[in-house]
Amino acid sequence: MTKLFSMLFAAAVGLTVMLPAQATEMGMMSAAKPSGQMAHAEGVIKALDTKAGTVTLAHGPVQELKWPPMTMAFKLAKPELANGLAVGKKVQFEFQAHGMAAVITSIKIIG
Ligand SMILES: [Cu+2]
Repeated sequence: MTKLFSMLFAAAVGLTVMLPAQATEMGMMSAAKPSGQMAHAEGVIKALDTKAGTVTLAHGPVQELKWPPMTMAFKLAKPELANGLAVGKKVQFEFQAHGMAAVITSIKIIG
């Protein structure tokens, strides 16, 4: 009887120890990740694909995301954003980053 009691006691202690850990894990899982981070940069248009709705930019550093300068493709949030854009134009733009994928929400020619 004593042996059984101590086994139950040990099991109960084990459960008590496990529960807070599980609660913490669940809390972390329910914490919503941001859907995207807004950032802005300047760059030069290297390629433009109005059908695909993408623009390839050689952009400068992006402080908000700690991105180094690089050349990459951005998706345009709306087809109208491509209006007036042309290869070789210098632009200032705002975009929403999802990891390494980025969607331009506004863009204007500055040179
Ligand atoms: Cu980039």
